[in-house]
Amino acid sequence: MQMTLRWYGTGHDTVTLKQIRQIPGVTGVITTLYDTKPGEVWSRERIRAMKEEVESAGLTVAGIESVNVHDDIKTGSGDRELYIENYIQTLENLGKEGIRMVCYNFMPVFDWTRTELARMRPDGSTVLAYTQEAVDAIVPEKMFESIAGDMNGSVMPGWEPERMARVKELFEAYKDIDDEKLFANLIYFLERIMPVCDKYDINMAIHPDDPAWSVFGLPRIIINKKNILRMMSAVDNKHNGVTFCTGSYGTNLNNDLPDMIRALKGRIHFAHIRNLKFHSATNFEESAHLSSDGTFDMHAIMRALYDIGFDGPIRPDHGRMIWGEVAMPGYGLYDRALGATYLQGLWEAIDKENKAK
Ligand code: DNO
Repeated sequence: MQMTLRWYGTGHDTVTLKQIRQIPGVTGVITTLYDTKPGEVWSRERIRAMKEEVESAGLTVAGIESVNVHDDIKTGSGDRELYIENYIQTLENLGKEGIRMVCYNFMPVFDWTRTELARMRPDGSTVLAYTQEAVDAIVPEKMFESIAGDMNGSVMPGWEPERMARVKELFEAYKDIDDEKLFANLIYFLERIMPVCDKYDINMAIHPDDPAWSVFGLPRIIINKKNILRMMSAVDNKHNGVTFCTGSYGTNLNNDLPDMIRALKGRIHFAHIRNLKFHSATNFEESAHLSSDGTFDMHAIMRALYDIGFDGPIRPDHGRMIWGEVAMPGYGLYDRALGATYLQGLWEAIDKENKAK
């Protein structure tokens, strides 16, 4: 595995490449062209400039998170063909620049959903949190307003103000889309992009829906083992793979994370590792990465990744806000750095034990 950190790019991130370079064991970043819109073609020049910036800081671009998919592709309407062509062109340009992993999602309207961005914990740290009661009590159009005040001045992925201004219109676009239609549109998209992925050896890594159930009545498909395996066999190409995000699949306590990892051997191209602490099945918060602070057995998760021979990029996921840091919720430097070292500690122990056998 290659330990990485997500980085939104100069001008978009409070964390610098210089700081990332100083986290022990972190050799790469997962980045994006944050100011591009879904459906836009990423030029080779901009990709190259981004790569050069990262490389001159002594790091590598380990992959992209995300190249976002236009809603017309997800709904299978409007200008779908044009946007798929553009997506292929972006993949072509990324491939030519040697970038081999692309994370994306197929969530309608909202990307991930949390109901609090700064829940205070007993130690004074703040974390992202979710309660179903809060979602049930709010109309979707108010969702953005309810959390906007806690964004620390950042623009959060999937929660861009211009997108939120169109929430009503977006809901309208999805009104006839159920899980099956969304699934069919995903398969159509994948079949179209696989040739360019084969050509450049680009691993597509779909991010799960977060939380792993329907919110606001919208369809959700990338939520459990059965659905992902269905997607893998519908487009049975190794470049059709997943981002294994423990914090997203883990929102549903019925998902057995180590078992899912083992079932996805060879198809996990990227891993997001974080822990959640549950107060009830639908009330959880994003704890520190340590097993002792949350509900998941992080050792068993890392062990499963080790056992399947996972060798892709991995990153600590959302961190707590600690030590007075002001950053995009979940994406500060300090707690993610702690997460990166903890995960590497687990990995080292597993590796040494394994080799000593
Ligand atoms: C949240 C992230 C997601 C993820 C996208 C992938 O912090 O894990 O926004 O990047 O869903 O496209």
